[in-house]
Amino acid sequence: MENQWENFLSPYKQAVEELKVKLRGIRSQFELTEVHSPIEFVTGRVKPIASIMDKAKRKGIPLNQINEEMQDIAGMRIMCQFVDDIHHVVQMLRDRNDMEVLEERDYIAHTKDSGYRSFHIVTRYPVQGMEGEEKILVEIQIRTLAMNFWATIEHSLNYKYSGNIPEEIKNRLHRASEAAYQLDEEMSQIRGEIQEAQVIFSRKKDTE
Ligand code: 0O2
Ligand code: 0O2
Repeated sequence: MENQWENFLSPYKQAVEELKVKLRGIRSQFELTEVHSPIEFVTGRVKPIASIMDKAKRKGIPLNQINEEMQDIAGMRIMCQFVDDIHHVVQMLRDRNDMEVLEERDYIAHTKDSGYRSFHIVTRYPVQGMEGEEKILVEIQIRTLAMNFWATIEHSLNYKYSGNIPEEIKNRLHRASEAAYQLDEEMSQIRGEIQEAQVIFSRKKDTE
């Protein structure tokens, strides 16, 4: 059983590792220029087996269909400084020829009831394995640092309260989500200033 899971998850692990290298590579390339990188940092994970089983049960997905029905077994996250960067990153992903974008979910234009904001993309990504090519689903979440801060906190509270966050804390989370939105707006307004400062700072670092 253990071995079966390992075999099943192996291409997912490979995809996450490859995409970390590829997406971080884009950031490194921008760092060689004076052009602002739309990517701040990248993380990735393969969903733990227990979470896969929980989600399959919750959504009524038979285990032999999770490869097609569960879109986030391989999950990447791209964090950006500004909301506009998200749209730049989304366009870069659409233009890539090493993956096919299957679905887009815009929880920035359509904030979730919880207050959650992020842009989600589901892609089909080919992995070259022992028995040739296998195309697997990878979910990519693109968000600002403020959206990520909110989602990380809300995710841990959800975990703590097993999905039943008390009403008062829910209200505070809504207010915090609104505050994160305002923070993104304010930062967008002074984006030019921030970027100039960052170019000066990285030049200073280079000469040290
Ligand atoms: P650097 O030099 O710090 O940029 P791995 O794939 O093993 O490198 P792992 O164990 O999967 O990394 O960790 P994870 O959680 O995916 O984090 C990957 C990268 O995101 C790491 O950078 C972290 O430093 C960076 N990271 C995580 N949280 C934050 C954050 O809040 N702000 C910033 N700016 N970065 C964060 P690198 O590329 O490994 O190395
Ligand atoms: P993990 O690994 O714990 O993050 P569903 O999967 O049923 O929730 P759907 O439509 O299949 O919904 O996918 P969706 O909503 O595009 O993406 C689900 C993932 O988005 C979640 O993964 C979270 O990572 C993130 N997400 C969605 N809504 C919220 C929210 O209200 N708060 C937070 N913090 N994150 C959210 P999982 O399954 O939780 O896995």
